[in-house]
This record gives sequence, structure tokens and C-alpha cells, in this order.
Amino acid sequence: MEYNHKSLEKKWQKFWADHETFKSADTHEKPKYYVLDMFPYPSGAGLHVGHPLGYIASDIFSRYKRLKGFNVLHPMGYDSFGLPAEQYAIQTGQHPAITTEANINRYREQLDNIGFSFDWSREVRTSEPSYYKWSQWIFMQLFNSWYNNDSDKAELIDTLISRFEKTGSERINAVSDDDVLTFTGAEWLAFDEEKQQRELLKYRIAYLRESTVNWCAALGTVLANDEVINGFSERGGHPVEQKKMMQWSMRITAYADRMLQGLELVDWPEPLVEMQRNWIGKSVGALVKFPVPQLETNIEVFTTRVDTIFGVSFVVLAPEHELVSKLTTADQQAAVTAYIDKTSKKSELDRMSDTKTVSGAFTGSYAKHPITGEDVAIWIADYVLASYGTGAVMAVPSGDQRDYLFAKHFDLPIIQISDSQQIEEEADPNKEGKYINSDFMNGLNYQEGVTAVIAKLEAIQLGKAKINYRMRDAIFGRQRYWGEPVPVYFKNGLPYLIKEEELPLLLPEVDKYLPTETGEPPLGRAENWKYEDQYEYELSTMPGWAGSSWYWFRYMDPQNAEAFASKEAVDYWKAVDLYIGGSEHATGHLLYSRFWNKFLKDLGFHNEEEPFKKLINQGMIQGRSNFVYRLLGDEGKATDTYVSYGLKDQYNTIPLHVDVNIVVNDVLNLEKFKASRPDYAAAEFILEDGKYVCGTEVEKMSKSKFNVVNPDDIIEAYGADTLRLYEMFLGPLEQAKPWNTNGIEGVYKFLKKVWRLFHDAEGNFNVSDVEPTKAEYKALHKIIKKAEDDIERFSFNTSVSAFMICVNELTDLKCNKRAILEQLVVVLQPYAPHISEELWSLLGKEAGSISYATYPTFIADYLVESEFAYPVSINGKMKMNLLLALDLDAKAVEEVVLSNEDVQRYMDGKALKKLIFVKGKIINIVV
Ligand code: ANZ
Repeated sequence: MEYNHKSLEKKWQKFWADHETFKSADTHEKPKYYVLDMFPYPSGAGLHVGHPLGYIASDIFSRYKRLKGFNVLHPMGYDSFGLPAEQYAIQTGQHPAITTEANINRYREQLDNIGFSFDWSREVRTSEPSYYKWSQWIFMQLFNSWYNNDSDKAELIDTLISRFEKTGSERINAVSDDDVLTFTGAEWLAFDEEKQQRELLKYRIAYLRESTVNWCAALGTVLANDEVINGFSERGGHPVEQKKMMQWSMRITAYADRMLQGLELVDWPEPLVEMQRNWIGKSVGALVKFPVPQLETNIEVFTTRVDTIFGVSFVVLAPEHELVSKLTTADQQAAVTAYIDKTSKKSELDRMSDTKTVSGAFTGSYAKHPITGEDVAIWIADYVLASYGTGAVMAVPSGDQRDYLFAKHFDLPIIQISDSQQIEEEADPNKEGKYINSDFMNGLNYQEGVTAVIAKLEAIQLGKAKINYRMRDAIFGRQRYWGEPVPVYFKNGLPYLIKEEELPLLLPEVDKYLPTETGEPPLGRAENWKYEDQYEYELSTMPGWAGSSWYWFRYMDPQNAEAFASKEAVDYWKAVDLYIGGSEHATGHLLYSRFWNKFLKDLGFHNEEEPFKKLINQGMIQGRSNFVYRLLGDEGKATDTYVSYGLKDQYNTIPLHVDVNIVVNDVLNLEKFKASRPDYAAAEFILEDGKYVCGTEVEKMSKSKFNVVNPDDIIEAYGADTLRLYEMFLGPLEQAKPWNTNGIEGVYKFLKKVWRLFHDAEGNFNVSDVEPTKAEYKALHKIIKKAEDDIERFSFNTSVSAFMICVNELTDLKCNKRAILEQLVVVLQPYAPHISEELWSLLGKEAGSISYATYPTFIADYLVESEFAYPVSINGKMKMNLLLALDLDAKAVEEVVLSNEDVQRYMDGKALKKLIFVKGKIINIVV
């Protein structure tokens, strides 16, 4: 029988499904290993060959771990709430649930074709009520909790209430809004229900507040910072503006420090860790107050260089700062108003990235320097952001580049503060040198300076050390339909949770998936949708990240109706051991998941500080586009003639993308081209060497570039095993690389060669029970070791080439020995599971069991060389090779060499003067 991938692969896929081969046990005497893929959003376009790259790698690893004796959890599911289905619904009226279901089915079919070892009995879909019930439940826990800085964890809100009742707000060290009230226990008890609830909202981890949001009018929703790229929505590229709205938010900032510390506990790629650090953006500095006596208030600034305080020559407020209107004097009013108007048109990002243009306006007022008491002018400028720190800075032109440019431009004083500073050309905030012009700091170095200033500011109560984070609380509400309803209703304008036993709060039906006429989110259209028939439900839904921020727990115990996962399940599976997914989730998903994980740990639902121990970002597979060159005739008009790549420079042509699926090895299939579009039917060609050669370019894989390759087509032609091996063969997993089918034949031939090792020339299965030779054992044990070492390093591409070398060696040795081949298929199985199962069963092994076979033990002895072919020279001239055992000593070697007939002939009867012998290298005879 020939290698027939089609029948063989279908057969084993059916077998695995029928036997639930990859169902993992809930608990087991075997050690556990949890391999997770970032689950896909099932889009309408289906999978292209880039998508499965990470899944193939994780599948190889999962299969390998099973061979190594682990109880492996390797699940798959769908992140199935989201914008595309909703937008499609808006266009077509089709319910997003229907589109989603159809897309999921298509994904499933494509995934099944690749022969993944997923435990499908654990599948999750975030848009299913049985799943989002628990997303809602987690939201309720967040609403019902506050963050206690003293215990450094989240606690139930009841503990806060009972402290309020006993001792009021005194000594509460919580993460909260800024405007919390001060009250005694008695006062708390005297507050009415509404006032109590309003106050508690300032502490809840899930809370409502008016915030400036990224509003995308085209999408009709608020977006998170990581969903906005350069002022445009990540999806669709629509403009995004700043707008104030009442919004559900999550106090993720409470976890900022633990999120930083947790990065020490995980094995993640360094660039990713760095991105998380930057996103969290911890800055160690100080808060300093600049008194404004005329208003009986202070301007508070955040600075990371409190040591430069004697260099302050003015302060700058963000144009949105609340004190601006009060500080602006009558004669400066016009200038200030005009400036504010001008900045309101700029996005925060533009403001941050423009470091060249200097602009601003003087308010006309002065503040007092906290230490010298001198007057410092108060300016507004858009380089100061309202949302960072306190929205105000102390400007040190001799220390900060922007302050320097500002001072130069508006002719403000520049005070040198250190003897090592260069301030002629540009500010240089170096920390070398000693302070000058600075009262009690003169002569101190940097560290001493910081300590001295902070001590001074604390003494006069005008400042203190402060840690600031760049990370903001996360906006949680979306004005969308296709998401989880928030389990909240409103009474007297205040939010209340529905009862736990009322979960899930089902997504109601609406007539259209658009905002209402009055601008309410789509849920405002639901008829008769009121809590207890009278109270308004929250009309926004949860963001895309809600469902994906805890899904790895659900796989542990997917059918549980009593809990998001049972205690036994989370205790057994613990954290994800290996997580593979794209680097586009470096900040969003991985921050939110870590946050919810820590929160659920704080409430005692599990014990893992970090959810994903090891993480790998697979590189993107880019498309490899093909081009044809259309001849332009008179006046640049397009003709029906197409010029081959090598000749195009002799003509006037324009390049056009051509569907890569009608091109083989960059040669265009002319008939298919003509048939592909009506306007190509009359195409004529100018060929080179009788062929039409296409141009190529590496670009993003996308429909519009006609370079999308569907894995189904590859599988149809070559089989899933070839696809799997080939995707790995393309290059290191983490690297971006273009999809290039040119080498796929080689991989396919390799599998045919594997097949032939087990079959004779007539195609009959034929293995021998004869004891293998040393060379055969050596070839086998080389691959046992190499494949294991590679896989442990996640270096899958190098294994594929090693397999090829091994099979070539065995082919050359004409090896069909059972003892060799049996082990070879086990090693190959993670990569090419279908052919391996088939050969395993031909070997007479129990069907299907190769997934649970044992990875062969490497025996080093087989690799040890016991003989060496010594080059033998006579008087420096190399004459011959002599095969000798490597353990012979010099004396024994001399004996053997001198008694060798050939050596005697070369010595030509002359007497031996000297024999030079270097073990494992050379023999030199001097006569
Ligand atoms: C005085 C100073 C002197 C500063 C000096 C820097 C150098 P990071 O590391 O980003 O936290 N700053 C504070 N709040 C700001 C805001 N809302 N918009 C724009 N800039 C702001 O940097 C903190 C530094 O950025 C602060 O320290 C402040 O300028 C500025 F030689 O204060 B510095």
C-alpha cells in the first residue's frame, strides 16, 4: 500500500473522536500538565495557515508530554462575543448568535482537519449563558469587594462596612476614588442608604464613575486604551475622541505593584515583560505643593526629580486643570481661552508625541515656591497631560528638555542647579555632580539631595514621597449588544446587583442592533426588560476582555453549574504550565487576566498568584503575495496583455496582485488565471522560457492581497501531517516568517520515505525482527535525544530537519528493523500523529495507544564512537586510513600499525625512527 494521507488521516481523526482519546482525567496519579492556546475569536473568514502555527506547536508539546507520562489538559474554545458579529448583524439583521454559531462550526471543521489533540469535551464559548453566567458572577464579586492596602489584597465589602460602622473612615487604607468622605462610625450609621451606597461605590473594585473615555462614534462605543492606536480604533480604523461619560470601571490600579512583582515569577519573553512593565509604568517620585495664597489652595505636582526643586522657575498646568479658570486673570483671559480651545482639538497621543512645538499661555497668576517662598509664574501648556500624575508639573528648565524649550521660547528664567550641568544647548538632567544655588543642598550628591528635599518638604508639610503609576483603571462598559449583560439594575440612580440565583442575566432580544433614538445602547431597545418589572437594568455590556480574563479556569471544570470551577479542579490543575499565543495580547488580555486571577485568589477561590507560568508568542506568518504585470498601452490605458516578471522592465506595466492559489512555485497557471475573473478571460501573455513567472512580495496575509492560504487546501493536497511538519519547518516558532509553499513537497516526500521504511518495494508492510546494527541504533538514538532536547527548548523547526536526516540515514542503511521503527514512530508522533498511529497499528500495537506510549529512553552508549579511522602518514605524507578501536593505548597501537601489511609496504623495509600517535586524531610514522 502506498502512503495515502487522505484515507489514513480521516480514519484516525474519527478514531480519536469516537474514543475520546484526548479526554483528560479530572484528577490522576500522573503529574498534571496544562497547555493552553489563546482561544480564537471565530471570524467569518475562517482560519488561514497563519492561525494554526501556535496551535500546532502547543499540540506537539501536549502530545510529547503525554508520552512523557503526564496527564495533559489541552483544551480549546471560542472567545465568541465581539464586534465583528455585531457589525455583521447591523448590516444584515442576522442575529449575532447565528453568525457566531456558523463561524464556530467552520472553525471546528478546520481545526479537526489538522488533527489536534484537544479535549473537546471541555470546549467553552464565552457567549453561552452557561459560561457568561460566571463572567457575571465574577463581576458581582468585584462589585462586592474593596482593596485593602494593609492586607494588600481584595476583601469583601462587608469588612469595610463593618469597619465604617465601628470606627468610621479613620485608618482605612484603601484603594479608592480621591474624593472619599471623612466620617465617624456614628456618622456612618446616620447616613441614609443612598449616601452609604454612594460612598461605598468609591471603594468597590467594580465601580461607576464619570470618566473621560475613548469614544468611537463610528462604532458607537467606548474603547479601552489598548484598543486605540494613534487616535484610531484598532478595529476598523475609525477616529476616536475624548468624551466624559458615566462608566463602569475596574480598579486594576490596585494591583499595579503586585502585577509588577508577579513578573518575577513567570517565564515570559523579555520584550513582553518589558511591555507590561512600561504599561504599568511605575514612577518613584514625590508630590510637592506650591501654595497659591490668593486662592487659599495649593497646586500639587508630581515629580520624579524632587532634587531639582531649586531649579524650578515656573509651574505648568494641563489646560484642563480645574484651577485654570480661577487662576486666570482678566488680562490673560483671552489668551488662555484661545489656548484651551486650541488644545481641545488635539488627542492625548498627539500631545505626548509632539516634543518639538512649544505652545502655552500665562494665567497671569503666581504661586509660591514651597521652600524659597519666591513667586513662580503659573502657565498652562498641552505638554502637561490632565490624566497623568496630578495634571501639573514644576518646571525645571535646567533639568527637563520640554521645560527648557518652553523657558527659551517664553523667555523664562533658567536656574543652573548642578556643577556638572550643561544648559547652554539643551537641558541635561544628569544625576552626576554636586548641587549649587540650592541652599541646604549645596555640595550634596543626587541621593543625598533627594533625601534632604523630601525631609524638608515633609517637615513643612508641603510634600511627600509618592509612587505613581501610568496604568489607569480599566473602563469596563461597552455600548454594544453582543456582550455579557452587566448584572446590575438601578434604583434611585444607584446601581444594585441582581441576586446570585438570578444569574445568568440573559441577553435580551432587540429589534435592531443599534443605539436607540435617544442615544441609549442597543439593550435600551429590549421590550419589557426591567428588573422586578420596574427597575432599569444597566444597558451597557461587558468588554471583549471579560470572557477571556478567566477562561482557563473554566476548562478545568467546564460543566460545573455551582461554581466557575470546583475547588478540587483548581487545586489539581493549578496554573497554566505553557501558554502560547500572539504578542498582540501583550498588554490587554495578559494584564486583565492577571488582574482577575489575583482578585479571585484574594477571595480564596484558588492559590495561584500568576495564571500563566510559561508563555511563548508565536511569530506571525506573513503572506507571500504574487503579482502579474499588466501591459499599459497608449496614454497609459490598461491592455489585456500580461508580461512575465523577468521581462517587465522592457515594458510599461502595472503590478496587480494575483491569487496565490493559482500560482505554483511562482509560475502562473494561465488557464486558471483566465478563468478566475471575467475581465481576465481574454488575457494574453508575454512569456519567458515558455512560462509566466510572477513577482513576489512578503505582506500581511489578507484577503485584499489575494495571498491567503487556507489550511484545508494544503491538507487536501498533502495531508495534515505534512502541514504540521511544514509549519514547524518554516522557522523558529517565535519568529515572523513568510508562508512559502515552495518547500512543502520536500516535507511530503519525507513522510513518504518514513512510510517506505516500513514497506517493501511492492508496498507490502514488511518489518524485520532481526537485531539492529550499531549504526541503526545510533541513528535512532540521535533522534531520540535531539527531538527531546529541541522540544524542551521549544525549538520545533530544528527537530524537523533532524527527523529528515534520521530517516535518510535509516533509508541508506535499508533499515526495516522493528526495534528501531517502533521507537522512531513514537518520537515522530507529536509532529505527525496520523501516519504514526497508522504505522503503530501496522506494527500490531493496540490501536490508538500511540498517544499514550512511552517516549523512548535515550541510551548514550549508542552514540559513543568506539572506533576511529586514523589517517596514517609516513614522513608527513598521508598514505592511508586505518580503523582502530578508540580504547587502544600507544603501545598496542604501535604493535597493530607496524604489523599491518599496507603499512609495511609503505615503510618499504626502512627502520622505524619514531611513531607519533594522537588518540582519536592521527598516526605519523617517521622512518
Ligand atoms: C520636575 C522635573 C525635573 C521632572 C527634571 C523631570 C526632570 P514619569 O517618569 O513619566 O513619571 N510630569 C509629571 N506629571 C506630568 C503630566 N501630567 N504631564 C506631563 N509631564 C508630567 O515622569 C514624571 C515627570 O514628568 C515629572 O518629573 C514631571 O517633570 C513630568 F529634571 O518634575 B518632572
